[in-house]
Amino acid sequence: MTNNKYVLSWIEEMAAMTQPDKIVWIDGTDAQAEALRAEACSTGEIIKLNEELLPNCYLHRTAVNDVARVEGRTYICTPTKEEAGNVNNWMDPNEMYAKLKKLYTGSMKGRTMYVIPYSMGVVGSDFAKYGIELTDSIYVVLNMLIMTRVGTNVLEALGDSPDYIKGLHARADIDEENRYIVHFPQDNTIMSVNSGYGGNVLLGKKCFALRIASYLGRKENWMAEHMLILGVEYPNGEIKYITAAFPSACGKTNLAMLIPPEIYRKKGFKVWCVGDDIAWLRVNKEDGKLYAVNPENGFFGVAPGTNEKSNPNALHTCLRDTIFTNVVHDTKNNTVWWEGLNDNPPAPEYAIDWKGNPWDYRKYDKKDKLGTSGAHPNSRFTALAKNCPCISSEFDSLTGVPVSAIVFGGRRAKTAPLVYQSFNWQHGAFVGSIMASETTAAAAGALGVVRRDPMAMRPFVGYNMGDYWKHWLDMGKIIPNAPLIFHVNWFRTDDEGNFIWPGFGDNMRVLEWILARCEGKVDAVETAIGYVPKPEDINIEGLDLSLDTLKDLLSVDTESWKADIANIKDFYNMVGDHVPAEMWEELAALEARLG
Ligand code: GTP
Ligand code: SPV
Ligand code: MN
Repeated sequence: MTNNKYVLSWIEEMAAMTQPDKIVWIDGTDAQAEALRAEACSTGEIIKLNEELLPNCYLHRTAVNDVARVEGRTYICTPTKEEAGNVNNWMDPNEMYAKLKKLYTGSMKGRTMYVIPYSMGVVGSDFAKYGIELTDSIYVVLNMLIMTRVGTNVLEALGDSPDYIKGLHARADIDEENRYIVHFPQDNTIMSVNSGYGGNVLLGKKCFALRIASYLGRKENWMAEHMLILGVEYPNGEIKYITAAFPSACGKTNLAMLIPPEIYRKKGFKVWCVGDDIAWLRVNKEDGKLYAVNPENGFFGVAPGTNEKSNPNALHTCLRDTIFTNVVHDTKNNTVWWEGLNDNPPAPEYAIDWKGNPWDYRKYDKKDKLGTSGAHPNSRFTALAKNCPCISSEFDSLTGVPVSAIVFGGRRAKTAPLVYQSFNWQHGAFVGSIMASETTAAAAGALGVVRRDPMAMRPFVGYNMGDYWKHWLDMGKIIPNAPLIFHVNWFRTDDEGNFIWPGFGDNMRVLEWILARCEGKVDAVETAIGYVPKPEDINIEGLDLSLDTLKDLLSVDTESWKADIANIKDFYNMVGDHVPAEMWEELAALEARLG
């Protein structure tokens, strides 16, 4: 399929180490994909679902010990520890290569090695970067065919160049103790072993499009961010674009596919989805604005909670050509189910849970989700972007879309108000750097613990966090018409722990204020943390929410902010001496303003 000597010699070397029985090149054709699906069905790796109800859809279950990203086993192996920084795990590259070599040696015996040439971004565009993933998993191949642009045209576009990202994935024994997700940014190399799950193994996604890409972006003056991209269309047809960075399982897919409330729809507002997880951002030379593309080709979305009311667009996207991972199998209809899909879980005699065991929905206990749910809380759908009813006409754009606003956000029960605007780019970068959120099931580990997650990139920065913040500050200086930077929190709770803000489609009401600020069309109140809306400027028409409650949602709780400052300082100290002086100055200024 290619004469590229760099590609061929690397594959030869990897094959000599892993010793597969055969090597199969993935060409991106339907015929080949169909044959692979049939093969995976015959071995039980995937289950074909009801063709009438869910055409071309499949179910897969991972090993019980392999259901989320494993941050503790994810490494950035730069030549020095300082380059990787204190937030990342690091090991000397030579030591790590040696360790991995042992794990990979002979790991593909009796198996097939698939060669997946793929592109992040539209093949041939200025934004595009190419990768080749070697894997012994058909499930990975089928997911990559959805999540990235795969095929021989990638090899043609690459030509004789050595400029591609090497990715080696072996399932090996799915052994937790020997699971490693490793990046060697200086070698454009990613190595993953002993996992078969999502972000650990679909190497184009978090490993390449965030960790390696963030490293490249710093060198090449662009940005790779954990951000959705959406367009808000006004009644006059004009479209303004927003990117938003929320930590894993904190609402990116939902916001990206938002359906505006009825009062907005009647006026003619629409929302278009460009991307739901990753944005690559570059300065446009002509108009000096920041432009965004979504380098992915599909969505790897959280299933639980997705329903006709919360996110109808996501639901409709995954009614065809979709792979479901770790959801409930309804064997009566040969369909799937998950918590929060509807109130009709399959009857116990027809329900198989994510572990592959019979499942009785009556035993479900909200307090022990992980132990009693039918679908794993981090169960996912892999679906094609082009099947999304609200996919933007700019999805395949070669240049991307101009960004008016960047929005940060997290899950905070108390501290952060519904929305606030930063004073300027530097302060906005600071707001990003102090982001915090309660942890979710998207990564292995304790749930619901507040941790600092700067720019929603804590697990995804491919170099020193302090240098990453410096890169944000530097980018601000080379974007003549920079977006404004905001922070939102959909997750404030009352004393009983219920969410106060209705969220989902109603988040449109906040987006409207954000864009009005970008256009200079609405006033705001200056507070210690930034500009907050005047309560009357957030449209609550048609909502069961009083103006007083809204005032509460917008209030800045000075005491809890003061309490947060100590935690931020500890975090900055942990990030270490690469934290830019500007960030410390912003922190001191915030502390002073809080009084
Ligand atoms: P990753 O794919 O892990 O990066 O996650 P994501 O950021 O795309 O999160 P997603 O949109 O899948 O949402 C995750 C969870 O947050 C789901 O359980 C949603 O129901 C919930 N959620 C999303 N938006 C809102 C909101 O506006 N309000 C509330 N209360 N919950 C929300
Ligand atoms: C995330 O955890 O942010 C995801 C899912 O988008 S994974 O691809 O597993 O990283
Ligand atoms: Mn994500």
